[in-house]
Amino acid sequence: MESNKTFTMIKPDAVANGHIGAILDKITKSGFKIVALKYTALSAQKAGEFYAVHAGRPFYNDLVTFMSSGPIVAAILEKDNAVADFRTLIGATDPSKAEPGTIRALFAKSIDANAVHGSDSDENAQIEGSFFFSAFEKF
Ligand code: IDP
Ligand code: MG
Repeated sequence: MESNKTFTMIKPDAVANGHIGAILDKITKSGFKIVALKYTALSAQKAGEFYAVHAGRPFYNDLVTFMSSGPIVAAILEKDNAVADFRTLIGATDPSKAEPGTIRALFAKSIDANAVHGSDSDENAQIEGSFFFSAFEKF
């Protein structure tokens, strides 16, 4: 299992608010290399599949509706200790609890519309990256 890759999405709120460039700039300046990058959108069905691990949680339906509400940016990122370092860079799920200077503290408005996704394990980074990208789209 690779420990130097993670997967991220810039969520519909951050895309709609014009933060794609600023967030990618912060990611690359923090030492992550972009291995794959795509501007796309999730249907409700695809969003439900991506977040299947949360099916049954009270926020699941709202999460699926939100994540399919507009375009997103998906990316695979490479860095030593990628998963943990990226979780540090994005901050807590609830932006009001995120450390100052983190991506969620800077760009997120609420616990559901929280600007970015970051994988929580090497295994999920691999699964989530493969959800969006084929071998021909990773460099
Ligand atoms: P994470 O994105 O920080 O890993 P998870 O617990 O995996 O957080 O939850 C996935 C996503 O579901 C969150 O990023 C957020 O968009 C949404 N979410 C999580 N908890 C809540 C909640 O309590 N209310 C509303 N939305 C939530
Ligand atoms: Mg998570």
